[in-house]
Amino acid sequence: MDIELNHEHMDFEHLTFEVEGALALVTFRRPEALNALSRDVLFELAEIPELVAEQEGVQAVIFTGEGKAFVAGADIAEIAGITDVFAGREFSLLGQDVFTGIASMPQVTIAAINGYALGGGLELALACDLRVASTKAKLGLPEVGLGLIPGFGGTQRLPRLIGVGRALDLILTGRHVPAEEALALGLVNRVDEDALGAAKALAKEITKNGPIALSLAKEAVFRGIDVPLPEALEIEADLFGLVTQTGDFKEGTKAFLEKRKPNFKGE
Ligand code: CO8
Repeated sequence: MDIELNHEHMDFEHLTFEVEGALALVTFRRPEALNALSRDVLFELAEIPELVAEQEGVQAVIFTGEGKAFVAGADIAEIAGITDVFAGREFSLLGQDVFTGIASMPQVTIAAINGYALGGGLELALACDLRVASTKAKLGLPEVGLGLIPGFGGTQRLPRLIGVGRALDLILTGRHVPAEEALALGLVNRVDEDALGAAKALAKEITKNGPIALSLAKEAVFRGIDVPLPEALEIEADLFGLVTQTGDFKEGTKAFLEKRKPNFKGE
């Protein structure tokens, strides 16, 4: 794309937000608690979709963690203090809202799972479009072992991604799944020794494509998945009509016919 390269670096208390050209990187930095999601971390994370929207030209966002964990779940010390039903429901809704905000981002989102992705950590990865795991990563929903159930979208996004039977295996055992098994289950898209490096390479491969086509393709998949097929096909046709009105479509097809690389402008 023909855009000026962005450079941005912002330190929050528990995470950093960096922008380099078309890529934004969010790094959880609370390694002393294996990047557990306290309320404060969730509030910081909630700011990311708008921050990204303010950065012109960002097309992909990678989430990763410092240290040996991606995110080891919701903060168990905080959860342990929940005593009434409304507070429990409210905490679940808070995490769900933050993750839905991430799932609704028009940019491509990738979880670079550098280590443990457990409970709320796996639920965050499930709210991303794609998941790249390190060979050392361990993934799971261990909530039942704490006498809990997943509460940040895991009971819903996991079966949608890998099917009900496989999801119930993970949810009911609470076991930690190694990266290679996660790949075989369809829980992650790639496994690499260097999860972040592989996620960046994947982002690069994706963002050479038409930017508007990328966000409309995502929209077609996610809007279509929850409605009956005839309605879902209508959604696809509507978005297909829309994408044919873009300069990127004209440029992409023209470049093909002229046997050259396209120069997409996101218009
Ligand atoms: N919350 C708070 N602190 C944590 C968490 C966590 N999820 N995970 C690790 N820590 C802390 C440890 O307490 C420890 O602190 P300290 O050094 O002060 O004792 C530090 O991080 C390092 O952890 P360990 O010493 O345990 O490291 P190990 O390498 O021995 O073990 C494990 C790593 C296996 C990842 C282990 O830490 C573990 O099992 N962590 C908990 C994983 C888990 O159960 N996650 C699910 C949490 S529940 C959840 O996410 C629910 C989401 C929906 C909530 C809805 C609310 C209603």
